[in-house]
Order: sequence, then C-alpha cells, then structure tokens
Amino acid sequence: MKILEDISLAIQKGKARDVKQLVMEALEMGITAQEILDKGLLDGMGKLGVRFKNNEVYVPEVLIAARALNNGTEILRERLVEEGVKPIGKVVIATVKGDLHDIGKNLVKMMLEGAGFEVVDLGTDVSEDEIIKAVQQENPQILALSALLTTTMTNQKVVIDALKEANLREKVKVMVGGAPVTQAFADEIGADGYAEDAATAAEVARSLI
Ligand code: B1M
Repeated sequence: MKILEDISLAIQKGKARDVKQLVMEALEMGITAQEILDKGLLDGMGKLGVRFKNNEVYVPEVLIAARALNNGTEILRERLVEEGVKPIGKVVIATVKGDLHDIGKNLVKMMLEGAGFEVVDLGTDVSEDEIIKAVQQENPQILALSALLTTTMTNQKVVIDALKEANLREKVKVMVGGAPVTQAFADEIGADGYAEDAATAAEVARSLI
C-alpha cells in the first residue's frame, strides 16, 4: 500500500513530521495500528538497519530515524490506550545498563499498555540498583528487561542476581527480550519469560500473572 511505503521512506529519511502526518492519515484510512507498525514504521527502520550495518549510514542518521519512529509509535500508543481497558497488572520496564536502544522497549511498553497493563518505564541505561529501587517502590507483578547488544544482554542476569540478593526474586516475575536474546539465554539466566517480539511480549506477560 502506497501510504505504508511512504511511512517506511519517511522513517529512512528521518522526517519526523511527515511520519506523524502519514501515520494519522493511515489510521483515518482504516489501516490497523499493527499494519502501520509492521509494514510502515518497522519496515523503514529494518531497511535503515541494513544500511547501518553496511556502513552506508551512520549513528546520527539512525538516531534521527529513531526519533521519527518514536513519533509514529506515540500516535499508535494513544490509539491503543484509548481503546484500552482497566489495568490488569503492573509492569516495570527498562533497557539495561550500558544500552541506549529504546525503540523495541517502547514497542513492548505500548503493547503491554494495549493489553491492559499499567507500565512504569525507567528508560534506558538503567543500573541494577535503580531497578531494585523501582521494584521496591512500585511493587510490580512483572519486571521487563530489554537489551539490544551482545555486550549488555548479560546485564539482564546481573539484575536477576541483584533481585535475589535483595530478597525480591520471589516477588516479581522477570521477562527478558531484545534482538540478541533467545529462549535458551532466558532459561540460562533464570528468567520467567522470554518473547521474541512486542506482540508476543504482551501474551507472555498475561500468561505470567
Ligand atoms: Co545500534 N546496534 N548501536 N543504535 N542499532 C544494533 C542493535 C546493531 C545490531 C546494528 C548492527 O551492527 N547491525 C548493533 C549491535 C551488535 C551486537 O551487539 N550484536 C548495534 C551497535 C553495535 C550499536 C553501537 C555500539 C554503535 C556504535 O556506537 N558504534 C551503539 C551502542 C549504543 C549503546 O546502546 N550504548 C548503537 C547506537 C544506536 C543508536 C543510538 C544510533 C540507535 C538507537 C536509538 C534508539 O533506540 N533510540 C541504534 C539503532 C536504531 C540500531 C538498529 C539499527 C535498530 C534497532 C531497533 O530499534 N530496531 C540496530 C540494527 C537492527 O536491529 N537492524 C542496531 C527496531 C526494534 C523494534 O527492534 O529493538 O530488536 P528491537 O525490538 C524488538 C524485539 O527485539 C523485541 O520486541 C521488539 C519489537 O518487536 N524486544 C523485546 C525488545 N525488547 C524486548 C523486551 C521484551 C520482549 C521483547 O521483554 C521484556
């Protein structure tokens, strides 16, 4: 569909305003939020990701595209929340220490909110100490940890170990995810749940409570 291709292109060019406008138009045309996300926003970031890997574009271009993508998902999030229901549980979510990637985390947050969870977002590059403090203060049923780098995924284990140390491990279910994370890794570090993508993350979260 032309408008979805336009959204994908606007992401690749980092045109935040165009993305916002096009996403609103696509919603008005009756295209589902899921389709806009998959075939427009994520298609664009996926294509840019390939060029990033091949050194055809660099960090600044990707950052600008990421901002444009967050602009688009914010509109979708509002739509999902508008259709939302009463909270069915509370989730604390964070990208682990040393990791600045937040697009995937934001999508997981959006899907969790759409599924009826109240979500407390700690942001990116969050240390185990900050996470422990948030678990103590917020008392969530689920702690959701995202990591995008092979060098930071091990910090998901650091958080699980810190929860044990603080006698909180039995009080909260831990879900992990992010591109380099696998079910085998989740099992190895003692997480309660793993999801490959944001939609599955919402299903897994429901199954955990
Ligand atoms: Co970075 N980066 N990056 N980057 N970046 C990757 C991840 C990389 C694969 C690119 C590459 O080389 N091919 C590579 C990692 C290599 C590795 O470790 N194996 C990489 C690198 C190396 C780096 C830097 C080190 C580059 C540098 O500085 N030289 C640097 C690190 C900075 C840091 O974090 N300390 C860096 C920086 C950046 C930017 C800041 C420029 C930017 C991030 C901006 C932002 O997030 N606000 C960026 C981006 C955008 C990418 C790519 C292009 C796209 C990532 C993304 O957002 N994908 C990425 C290449 C790629 O993936 N093609 C790359 C879309 C997003 C929807 O997918 O995050 O996987 P994803 O989330 C999915 C699932 O993983 C899952 O659901 C989501 C939706 O379906 N999921 C969960 C995620 N979290 C979950 C949690 C769950 C469950 C599911 O439960 C809790």
